[in-house]
Amino acid sequence: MMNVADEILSGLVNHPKSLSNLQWLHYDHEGSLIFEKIVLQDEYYVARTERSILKSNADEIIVKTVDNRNKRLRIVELGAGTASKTSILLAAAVKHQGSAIDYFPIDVSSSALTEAQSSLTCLVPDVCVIPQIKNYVTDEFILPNFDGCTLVIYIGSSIGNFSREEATRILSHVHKQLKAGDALLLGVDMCQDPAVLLPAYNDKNGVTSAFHLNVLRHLNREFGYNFDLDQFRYKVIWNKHHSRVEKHVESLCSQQVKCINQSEEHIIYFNQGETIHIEDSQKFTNEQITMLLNNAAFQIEHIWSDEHKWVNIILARV
Ligand code: AVI
Repeated sequence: MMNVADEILSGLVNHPKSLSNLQWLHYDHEGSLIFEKIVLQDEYYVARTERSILKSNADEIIVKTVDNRNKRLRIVELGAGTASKTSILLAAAVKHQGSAIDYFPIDVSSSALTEAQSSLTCLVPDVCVIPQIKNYVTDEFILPNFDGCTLVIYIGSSIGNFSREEATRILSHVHKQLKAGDALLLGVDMCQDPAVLLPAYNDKNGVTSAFHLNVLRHLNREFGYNFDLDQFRYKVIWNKHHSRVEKHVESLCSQQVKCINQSEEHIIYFNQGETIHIEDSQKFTNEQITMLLNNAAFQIEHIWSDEHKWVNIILARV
């Protein structure tokens, strides 16, 4: 198996250049802070819409999850970040259970988890936060045994940042950690008009652009590259065939970028206009999401949506 540095290098020397399978490179400390700003942008409807679905339906989501089985509930979250939306569900779960609840947020960013922990302590004091600093994409997570019902939350449409194979692998791993009666709550962004999608990934304040260009800064700092960020710009494309928003960084001139990897020097050549495909945001149809969940051995039990049917929050059972 290739190590991360080699994977990055191979993605950059290939034609076309792509790092879209390494989307976690976006979430260094700086990138995590920028992402917190993305979710506040007017154009980025995804977070806002999901939050309002959760607010309107949190009690029902918890009741359906526990399914009147009189069981204790624990909540696990993949890519939890600062857990700002999850606090809505945690408050509903504490109310329903009438006692403290264990919450296991998993994320690569330790600063985001620290913030999650301190804000939850104020917002929902009856939650016992047990954070795991982990890259759930590259490292498998193991849950301690539990006698009650486990709900794994995977919201924010993060599943859309993976290829179909990767997405199936991630969901199958979640499935392996669960037992009969446990559930997955998946938030997904649905297929819609590119006139809504494209501004969502190209806000007028340039926050999304900064988020993607920050990957180059991350590569410079951690992996020995010397990208000049002024010589690249962000570019967004709607790929209708694959039903995904593609994010690229484009070279503004013909140039060479150096990388020192294990004391060996490598040169990456860019033509003017050549791009690095840096991230995908897949937008799903009902059929695609059903197939993805079924391939990972989950069955859809209930779907909550907004008035435009932009975002779906799906309760799927093992
Ligand atoms: C985390 N993920 C679901 C975001 C998305 O919508 O694909 C990442 C993002 N990239 C640019 N803007 C938001």
